Amino acid sequence: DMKYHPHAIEEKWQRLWESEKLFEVKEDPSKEKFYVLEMFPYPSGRIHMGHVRNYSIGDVVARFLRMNGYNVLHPMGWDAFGMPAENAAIKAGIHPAKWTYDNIDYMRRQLKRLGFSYDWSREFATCDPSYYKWEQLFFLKMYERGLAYRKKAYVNWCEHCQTVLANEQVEQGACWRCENPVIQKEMEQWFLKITDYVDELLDYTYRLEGWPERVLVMQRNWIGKSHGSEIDFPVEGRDDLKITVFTTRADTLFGATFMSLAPEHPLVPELCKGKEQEQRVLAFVEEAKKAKRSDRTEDLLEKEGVFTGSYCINPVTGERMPIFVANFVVMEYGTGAVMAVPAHDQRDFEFAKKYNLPIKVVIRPEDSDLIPSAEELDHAFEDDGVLVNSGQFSGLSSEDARRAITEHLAAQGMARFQVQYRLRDWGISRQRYWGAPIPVVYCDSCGIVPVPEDQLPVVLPLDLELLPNGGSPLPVSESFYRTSCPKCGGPARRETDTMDTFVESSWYFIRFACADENSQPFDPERVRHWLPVDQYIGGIEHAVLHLLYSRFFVKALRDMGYVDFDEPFKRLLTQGMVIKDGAKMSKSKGNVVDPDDMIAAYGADTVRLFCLFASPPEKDLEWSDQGIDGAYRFLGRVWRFVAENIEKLREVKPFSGDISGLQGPLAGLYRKSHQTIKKVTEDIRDRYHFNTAIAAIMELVNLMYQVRDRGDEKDPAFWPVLRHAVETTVILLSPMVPHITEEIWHELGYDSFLLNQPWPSYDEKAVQEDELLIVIQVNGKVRDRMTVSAGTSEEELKKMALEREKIRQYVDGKEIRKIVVVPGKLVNVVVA
Ligand code: ANZ
Repeated sequence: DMKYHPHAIEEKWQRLWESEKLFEVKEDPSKEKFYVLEMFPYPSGRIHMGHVRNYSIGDVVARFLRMNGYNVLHPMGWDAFGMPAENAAIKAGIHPAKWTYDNIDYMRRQLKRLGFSYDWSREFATCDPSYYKWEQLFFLKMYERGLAYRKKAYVNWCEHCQTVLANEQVEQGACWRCENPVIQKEMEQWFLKITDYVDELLDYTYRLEGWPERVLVMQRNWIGKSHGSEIDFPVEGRDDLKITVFTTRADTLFGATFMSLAPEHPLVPELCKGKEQEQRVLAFVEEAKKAKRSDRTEDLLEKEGVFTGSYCINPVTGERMPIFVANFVVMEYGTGAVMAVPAHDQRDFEFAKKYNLPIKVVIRPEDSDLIPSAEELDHAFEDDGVLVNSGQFSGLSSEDARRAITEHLAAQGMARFQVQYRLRDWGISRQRYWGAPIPVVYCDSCGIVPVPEDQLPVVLPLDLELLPNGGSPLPVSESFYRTSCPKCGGPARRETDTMDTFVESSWYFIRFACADENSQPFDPERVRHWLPVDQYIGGIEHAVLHLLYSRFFVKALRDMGYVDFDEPFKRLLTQGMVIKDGAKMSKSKGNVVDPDDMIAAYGADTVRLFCLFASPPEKDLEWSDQGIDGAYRFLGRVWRFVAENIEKLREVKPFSGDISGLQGPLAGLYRKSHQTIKKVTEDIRDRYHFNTAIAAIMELVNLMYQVRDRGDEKDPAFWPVLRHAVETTVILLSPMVPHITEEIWHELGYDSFLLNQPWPSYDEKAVQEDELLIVIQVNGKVRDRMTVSAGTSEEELKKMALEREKIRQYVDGKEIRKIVVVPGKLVNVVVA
């Protein structure tokens, strides 16, 4: 058929690939292994274009490497616990489990319809007890080692619904269901001690060579290592009290004119007790505690504070500093207390202006002797500089002064050098139903008791329904929580919180090595064979949490003896978003293009090709109707070329001789084929720039048509060279558009799958461009240009230049003094 009909072709090959188990892979010591992984999806209901792009990229890498002789592991599964399943349950009355598994069935079909080369025999969903059983085991092992522990922390709480809310369920400070204000309530929760690994996590960000620098920088900022000092401030009139601050700017101590405490700071009640301000302070504290935690830490709030009525003493100036409670100071960082230096910290500056507090300049810029007066300042001078108004320390640089001032106070026991991290331990307790149960029980006599390993998994009961207020049924389901203590046999209560779903995604990539292992979490041999992941591909939105948690988890598993590698992902590719009309595709924007519609209209190959062609992977991909149309037409052009010439093509073998035996356009086409092999190989292998690879193949196809239409069909090399070009096109395109290429490949008479075809190599000699552009000058002025073949001798060049029409106009009738030749570049004819 002259016309390209993608659907029948695609479905046919998908069936055959599946029945032949083409994508299943076993450990094979005779080949080098390569593990390609795309971030597994949440089964939200349907595949979206972001997935299609992500998985098309991964599929090209997987197929390309397989054709290059690697034994490629390319698995897929489902990140299947989480909130949306609960929301669907509340909205539509479908059980989260049914909703999830139905979605998985639908989305699996969609992925298969796109022709991705996944080894589906390794598929799993994280909500399956056979998966989370091992997660519960890891939790117990972490608990044994003190890596999992319990402490109080704040959660969003709706007093009206009597339930904990996820961050997504808090809308402008109010409950999403009843719209009553949400408060912060302290509850006992489980934490994983990621901070034990903070230095290793940080160090390796300088060693992960295959990661994008910007992701590494984001992780470093998230870890947030600061070198600074702790300084103690005596409280006026209270020998028993002192306030300790953490500061990175001990050099500014002489300019500290007041003190700011976090609302939760334990000294606040003591400091305002019996003062006229007491009620106002306590009310302020209550109000501040209500504010969403992220708003406070991310500096989104209007800076506000209230005076406690107490003072502390600046240890170097002896001056009194009023002590405030301020909403922008958080208890979780440093000591929860900040020495305020309004001349050199912008937040303190704004606060001082608002509450009329003294501003004292103690740092001047390095390059200026002028010391600005406090009145002149319209914002804080935050840079390092030279100390002024700082007693014996005046004249020191900021850096020297930080050391000198800290050492000076340290000698009196009032300061110490301190390293501080922004990274906090990972709170994993979720008061949600649709998650993996945390395997502990609480016994009145024995306290916290881990569930014995041989009683795992603690199965999440599926015969429960969410409460009408959206809350988890586990805490009110006796059949679940009522149990007996594994230690003393007395009555006990199960933990009813479930784990953060980020726990499941922190180790799934290891499980793919041995998804069928039932007696232990990992088969050490297979894990050693496949891990770490050689190439991980996913969205930049996971730059911090998922990727940091996974790195931590691997290190913890290593130290518990489960794995023997240090880092999960050797190389990371973060692809850009898919956008339409300049905005991220989203339901709320109404600019969603559904992959199913596109497959129905154009076929999977076209959709894949468009996603790969429209921009390099790390950039955003702008959706365009012309673009997808263009991709379709290109495939149609490839199809038609073969369809029109199939009889002739079948009669010959692809040309494989030396390029020197070819002439004119045939030599040109053969050279172009080899150049295209080189370019496509390098673009995919070295840069993952599929767009430029595809553009090169398009050029080759254009030349194929030209040669067929204008070449010399009587030349015996004519069809062999064309066949070589067609085969080259088909093989090079196959990782991107595997169906149409498979069809053509078989039409050409082959009966093995393209995926088992070795990737072509190019002939270095055939790649050489043998045509050169030579400039011709007369008396140093450019008068003409000509193309010559690379081997042309100097004598020939001179002769050819003189024969050119344009040159004769300038030279005829004149005396030629000399002819200068710059090989490969230029001929200059000098005339009198
Ligand atoms: C005095 C000072 C003077 C500061 C100055 C800065 C500039 P990083 O680099 O992130 O570690 N800080 C300390 N604990 C805080 C808390 N719990 N909540 C809010 N802010 C806090 O930042 C360290 C600086 O952040 C510290 O240095 C402190 O302000 C503030 F000209 O101390 B600085």
